[in-house]
Amino acid sequence: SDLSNFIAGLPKAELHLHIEGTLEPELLFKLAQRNQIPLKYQSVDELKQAYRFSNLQDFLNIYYEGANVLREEQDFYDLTWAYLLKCREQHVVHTEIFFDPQTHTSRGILFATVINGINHALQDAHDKLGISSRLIMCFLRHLDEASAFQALEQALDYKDLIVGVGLDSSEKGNPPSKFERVFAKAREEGFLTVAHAGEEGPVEYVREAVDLLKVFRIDHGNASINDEQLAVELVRRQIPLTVCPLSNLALKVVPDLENHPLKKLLDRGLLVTVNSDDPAYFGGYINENYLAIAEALSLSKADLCLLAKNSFRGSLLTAKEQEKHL
Ligand code: ES4
Ligand code: ZN
Repeated sequence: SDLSNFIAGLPKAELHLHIEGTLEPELLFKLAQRNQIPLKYQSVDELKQAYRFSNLQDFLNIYYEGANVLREEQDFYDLTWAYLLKCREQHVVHTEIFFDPQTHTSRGILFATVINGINHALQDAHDKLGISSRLIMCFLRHLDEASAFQALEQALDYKDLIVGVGLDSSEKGNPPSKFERVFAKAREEGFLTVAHAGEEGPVEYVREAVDLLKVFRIDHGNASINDEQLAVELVRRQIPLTVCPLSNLALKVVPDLENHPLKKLLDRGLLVTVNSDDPAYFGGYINENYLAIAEALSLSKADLCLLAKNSFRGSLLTAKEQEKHL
């Protein structure tokens, strides 16, 4: 259609993407075979049937199970390269990628195996596809502070490859305050900070992410609409929100996209961006996210241009690098 062609033609940056969430069922099966890992599912179709979620935790259980097939450096390379080919297809020219080291180190996979595989694919994408990228390491918030400190310690050897740290996994009951000291240490070491907040959790967690973790961006941030004073501050400081429409729909954060707060947030002047989160699990990459939210909220082409421009303004690219895309 006209709208999907328009969206496809916009150069975009992606700012909220879990690399483990790009593991397509076909690659999952291929890696399970390659690594001799038994699966609970007989076929790709049977696996896809399991991708029906009632909430975030439902999804996380399946997502961590899927990550189990990733063992060798080559597996992390193949995973990342497949995503980068999608970026080329969808006109994503810059991507800021999350990875979850604790998901892998807890299974005996070396931190080096994970980061080297991902990084080699990012290097190749820069050289062969002209796609720029940054890497952000997320702490799993359902694990304890000591485990997060351990992950941070391991990241110190890779400061040249990791620009920032984030916070993901089960939000409810795991507030940003739980990781205040880890994030303070990360900032001391020169890492930027981001955090998932206000996805399933309350707006108070968004406030904590800003005040205690000193985040550069809020991942999701849907709940921000519930606190007038916070919204004003996010507008004034132009703290970006990395919104993920199809994720919110799949995890029932919103009942339907017609009730998604994106347009209200955008019209209030927040620096809103559209992202795909875990595209292999939520039924769409970035263009499908733009199209779904555009149709549900009757977004104009001007709105869509603003969202694409915001993706660069909210990125970690320097002002000069951003200019080339704006
Ligand atoms: C995630 Cl959608 C979402 N929320 C929180 N943590 C995550 N990790 C991967 N996807
Ligand atoms: Zn996420």
